[in-house]
Amino acid sequence: MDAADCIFCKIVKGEIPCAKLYEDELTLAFLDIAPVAPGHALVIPKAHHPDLFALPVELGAALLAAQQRVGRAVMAAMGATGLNVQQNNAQSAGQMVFHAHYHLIPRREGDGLAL
Ligand code: DGP
Repeated sequence: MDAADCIFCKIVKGEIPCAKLYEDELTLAFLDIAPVAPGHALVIPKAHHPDLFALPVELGAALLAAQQRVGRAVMAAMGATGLNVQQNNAQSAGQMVFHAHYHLIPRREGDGLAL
């Protein structure tokens, strides 16, 4: 799939709405449309890179900074005590949207989630 057909590229361009949490020059974060927990967020690079292996390493610092900032915010907003960061690559690993992204999933003791 190229950028023209990519749902996350359409979100970056504002062609599809999202519940935006954060953005900077290189990254965007928004709520997942199918949350596995309240506050489940996605952090993506604005540029189209299909998966982890296609990400330029130069983008790593910006993506980590966004994960830290958004992770702290969703934990505080949800009263969470923990956070899972999940990142899927290829269909066999559960990837459905082929634009690299990180799932940020707030956690609480005994919330029953099995990730
Ligand atoms: P993955 O399986 O790792 O590729 O996760 C893709 C996630 O993207 C999945 O949890 C649902 C979410 N998602 C798919 N389409 C949309 C959308 O149009 N808007 C939002 N906010 N999330 C989406």
